Amino acid sequence: MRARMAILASGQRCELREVLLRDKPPEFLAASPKGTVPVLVEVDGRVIDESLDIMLWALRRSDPERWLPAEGDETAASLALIARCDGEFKRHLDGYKYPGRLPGLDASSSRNAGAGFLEELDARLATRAGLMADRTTLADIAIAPFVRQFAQVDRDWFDAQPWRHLAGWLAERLQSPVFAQAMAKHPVWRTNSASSAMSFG
Ligand SMILES: N[C@@H](CCC(=O)N[C@@H](CS)C(=O)NCC(=O)O)C(=O)O
Repeated sequence: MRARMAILASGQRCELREVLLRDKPPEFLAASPKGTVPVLVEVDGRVIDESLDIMLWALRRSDPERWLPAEGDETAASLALIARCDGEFKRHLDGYKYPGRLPGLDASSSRNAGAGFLEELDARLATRAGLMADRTTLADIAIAPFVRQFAQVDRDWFDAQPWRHLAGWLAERLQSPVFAQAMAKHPVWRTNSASSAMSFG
């Protein structure tokens, strides 16, 4: 979702091939044998198969919304926050979403551990509109989809937490046109099904 949002914001035009994770097409695995989405194949055949790298690829080409951090220090701090989200917070999210699937992780301890990170985000948002600056930047776009997933596991519980700033930030992110556009459903692409290849961005 975050890779799609960056591609949309940057205005890059891509052919979008929606794949089913339970039925991965051979072309997809040939491009990136690790088999995780998203995967971007450039015109020259170069493959980028990490969502954050796809975001950076798109925004470095064109960044009309100024999502890329302005200075070197802010870039390092943004990437560090995103790395914590993709690492520790994602593990807690998985433990909360899929209790029992990860050894030694139950839903309630995963939720508590994840809540620590969300509290921190809420404190950041108390003093500015975005996680890194007083506007939306890369970190907001990269992290919001995971906060959304965490909130969705038990909406009543999430809504009962005293995270006013985080809740407002999340609602705003989810209402943004680029989010709605990124969430749009696309037909599943299959080998030789040229008709389901769509222009995106
Ligand atoms: N760090 C990777 C994680 C990608 C990832 O784990 N994607 C999941 C879907 S959200 C996936 O493709 N899982 C493979 C599978 O379920 O077979 C990225 O952000 O690009």
